[in-house]
Amino acid sequence: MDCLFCKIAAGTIPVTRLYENDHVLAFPDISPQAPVHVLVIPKKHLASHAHGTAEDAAVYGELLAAAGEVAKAQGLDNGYRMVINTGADGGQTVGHLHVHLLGGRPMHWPPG
Ligand code: IU
Repeated sequence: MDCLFCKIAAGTIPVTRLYENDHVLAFPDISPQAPVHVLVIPKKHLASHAHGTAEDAAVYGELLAAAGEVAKAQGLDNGYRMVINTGADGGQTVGHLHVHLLGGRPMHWPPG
């Protein structure tokens, strides 16, 4: 297993587990870009959002639902942003699908 986020999901690399069920895990981003910056990952290895198939639709739903639960738990009542960087042009740097949950400050548009 040569995937950082698979190791985190398996518990080999310790993180603060903010939300977890059989399918997904949420933990704080190591380099936060906002007062709240949480990553939500599937436990199943998917290299990116582009690597899922129709069979993964339920996992995709789990990711969004988990992000919503974390947003509530973190008190992001004024709103938040979710981002899924995908591939080189999308700015993805870690090759395991992850949803960024960002909040605690106003966000801007367009993103960089
Ligand atoms: P990206 O969308 O692939 O660029 O996001 C990867 C994120 O993973 C990025 O925000 C990193 O700060 C974060 N991260 C982490 O939380 N822990 C790590 O050990 C590593 C990256 I490497």
